Amino acid sequence: MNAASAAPETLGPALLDQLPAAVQTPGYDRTTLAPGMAHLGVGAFHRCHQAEYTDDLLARQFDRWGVVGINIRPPILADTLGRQGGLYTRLIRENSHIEARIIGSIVRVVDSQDSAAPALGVLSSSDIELVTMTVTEKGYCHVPSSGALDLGHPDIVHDLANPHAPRSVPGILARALEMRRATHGRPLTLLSCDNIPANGVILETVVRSFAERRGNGLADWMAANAAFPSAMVDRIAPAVTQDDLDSVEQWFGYRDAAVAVGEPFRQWVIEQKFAGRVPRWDLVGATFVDDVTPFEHLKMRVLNGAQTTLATLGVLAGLEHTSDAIADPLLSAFIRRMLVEETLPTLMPVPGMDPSAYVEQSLGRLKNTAIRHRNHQIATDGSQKIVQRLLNPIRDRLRLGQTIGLLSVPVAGWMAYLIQASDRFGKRWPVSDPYAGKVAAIADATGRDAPALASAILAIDTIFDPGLAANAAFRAAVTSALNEMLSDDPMAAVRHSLEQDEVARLKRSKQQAL
Ligand code: CS2
Repeated sequence: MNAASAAPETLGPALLDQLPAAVQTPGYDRTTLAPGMAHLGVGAFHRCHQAEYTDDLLARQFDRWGVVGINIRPPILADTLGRQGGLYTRLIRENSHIEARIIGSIVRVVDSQDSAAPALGVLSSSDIELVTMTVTEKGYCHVPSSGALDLGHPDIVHDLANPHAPRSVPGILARALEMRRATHGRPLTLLSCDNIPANGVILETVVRSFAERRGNGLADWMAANAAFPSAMVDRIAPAVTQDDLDSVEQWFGYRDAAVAVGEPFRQWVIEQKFAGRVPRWDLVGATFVDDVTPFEHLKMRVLNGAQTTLATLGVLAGLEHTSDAIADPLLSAFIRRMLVEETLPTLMPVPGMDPSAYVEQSLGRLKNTAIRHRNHQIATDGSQKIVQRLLNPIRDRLRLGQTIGLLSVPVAGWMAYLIQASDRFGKRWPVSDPYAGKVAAIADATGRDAPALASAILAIDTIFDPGLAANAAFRAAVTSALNEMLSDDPMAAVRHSLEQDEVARLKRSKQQAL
């Protein structure tokens, strides 16, 4: 590389042998890597997680497992990864520590934002034996409270009427399976890597519901030729910023428009339920298990529950990132107490893991100041996240007659976050959530009347199942926290819930002592 030139060169295959020694490069001959799997939704998370595991595996046991990256939604991949021959820099950052590595597992990228045809071409090809995906919670077009396909979803309505030109993930996958059945008939494993509970079951449900409505035997073919394992995926990898791109240029002297930044921790637990050959990710740190549920609950309720709580309460407290929120003494005390007292007892035993140690490890991860995870990013699509992160543990506790005073606070936080984005509340911040319009309409019609607001929002039964919404203790806790969050001192809700919890704790220990 010509370090003296004014315009630094852009990362690409030609630059691989000229990079500074601090930047690791793929440990295998990439020119001989053939595609064997596809990934839908090539965002920061995929680049920091599945693509890195695959890169590790290729270096350890080379095989035909190149990834074809497909986007059916923005951004356009051709402008970034496409120009760079699929290469990008993966930075691992922890406070002042930085580790840079070029990931080579993505061999080709395909933009299919305007039409599903390019995506279908890849997904129906006989070379592709596995499809992984990170299409976000709302990409599944399911009803969050039940997991069923949302037949009222505009993209599903469109796709059922136009099955050959689908727009939705379920519609595209069903069509790809139909094409595979009509051509070579080879099986396919469809592996969801999104953060939704029982993601394989949800994926299978939405694709099967779609296939059943095609009424051409596709659903039966799928039952024998497609597998939908569930998986728990974990690594904090926030949206990449211009700062990250500039840093790579400044530190290493080349330009990379597809940098990905993550924390050191990573985990991948995959249900052993495959339709054919799959990459041996278990050789490089992933775990293949019979049941991912205990791992999934642990991760979603502890790490993700903490993130969502810190995100909405953090915004209400005027804090920018997770690391800022957890540095706040009140929020930090709250989050530990909530996880230890209310969340931990809802977890089932997790093979090989100690849940208390996991809580401490998770809190440590959230303190990483080099990971600039914006509270607004985590609060995005909160309606799709709170069921698995907060409402399910609340439901489990209520079933056993246990307290839910702490876990109810972030539920009110989610409400307050969307309410204050409405016109009537002065549009305090821009939000992005499929239910933002609905909550804003409620807020505009209701004004600052916490009981009425909470009541109307709890009546959204696609998020709050009616049994939970009717629970008096839950309603009271959410309403009282919401009332304070909409005041001039939103953190009063956090303080008071801790005080009340302390009083209840003292009472319990006195009773036990008697
Ligand atoms: C975050 C997750 O934005 C969010 O919803 O909570 O992306 C989180 O960082 C990952 O699940 C960590 O594995």
